[in-house]
Amino acid sequence: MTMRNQLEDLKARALEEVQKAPSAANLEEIRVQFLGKKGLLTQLLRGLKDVPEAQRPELGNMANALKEAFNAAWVERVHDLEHQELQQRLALEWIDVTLPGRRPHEGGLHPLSRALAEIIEIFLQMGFPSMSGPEVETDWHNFGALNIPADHPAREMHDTFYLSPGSDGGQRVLRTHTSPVQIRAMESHKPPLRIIAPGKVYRCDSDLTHTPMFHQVEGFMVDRDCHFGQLLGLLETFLRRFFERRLPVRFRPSFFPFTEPSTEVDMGCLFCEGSGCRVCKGTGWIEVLGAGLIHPNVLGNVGIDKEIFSGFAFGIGVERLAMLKYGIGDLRTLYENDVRFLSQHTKGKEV
Ligand code: 2U9
Repeated sequence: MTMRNQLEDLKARALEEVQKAPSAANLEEIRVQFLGKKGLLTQLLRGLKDVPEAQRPELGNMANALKEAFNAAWVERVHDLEHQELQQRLALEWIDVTLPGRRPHEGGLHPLSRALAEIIEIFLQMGFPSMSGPEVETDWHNFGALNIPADHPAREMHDTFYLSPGSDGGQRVLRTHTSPVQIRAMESHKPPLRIIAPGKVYRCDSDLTHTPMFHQVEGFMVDRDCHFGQLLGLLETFLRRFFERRLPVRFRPSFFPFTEPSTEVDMGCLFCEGSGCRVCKGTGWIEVLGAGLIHPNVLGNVGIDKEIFSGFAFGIGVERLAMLKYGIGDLRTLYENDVRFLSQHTKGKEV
């Protein structure tokens, strides 16, 4: 075969290979195979020296034309392959931009934490900072100092969890109320004094309306001229702020060993506004807290001169207030941690 025919043949083969190349990597191999330093064209042109000189320019032109045609076909094939690849990706990787976005799951405050935070904020605004104390208490701080001696029937009302004695041999209990925090405050600070004591308390009791652990916010104030009228005004203001309404509030005489006189506080039923319903058992009133003037024996127990100082104190059950405010019917739902219940009560409520 003449060199002319061989060049034509090589050109035809090279262009066909480029046309058929399945990928960019493959195209690169074809370039090396035909036009590389040791490629087929170089090998063929080695034979030029044996061709009569008169034919060489024409053969040289043919070789250049081959290179040009190869390069043009090669670039075109690269573009074709890129286009094909893009079409494949577009077909596979499409997204529906009209789909609604997926919201991240947002957490929120548990209704009890929210109620606690609201109660604490209201009292802080009225000048009562909060203090905390131990949940494992001495018998003295939980009972004795609060005018509840060992044989007092009020001890039975408190369903106490008794613990093994401490290193000093003294009886230890899980606190049944947060009152010991206030005893400790009076032991370490001189009056005038006012604080609230929010926290967990424990009573050995479990049924539909009682859990062995629950939350209280107790509060007290001791000053030279503390009187019952201030206490009543404070509690009425608190309830109206917490429930965000001008509620009717009434006070009924009661008894607690640590306060004298003592009162229980009712508010007008939120659900029937006084006409009587299931929540208020037809009375139009709901009992929400207890309070009184601090018993002189309690002041004496912490070394405060009852001739100079007087004090008032109050106690709030947080679960009860949270259930009333957020319309929760069953106490146990507060502790089951069912996410459906929790998200119902935390959506849109900032952490
Ligand atoms: C000191 C002196 C007196 C705190 C008080 C109540 C009345 C009361 C209940 C409310 C709902 C307990 O959680 S509950 O069941 N509490 O009725 N608590 S007076 O009196 C004190 C506290 C501290 C030094």
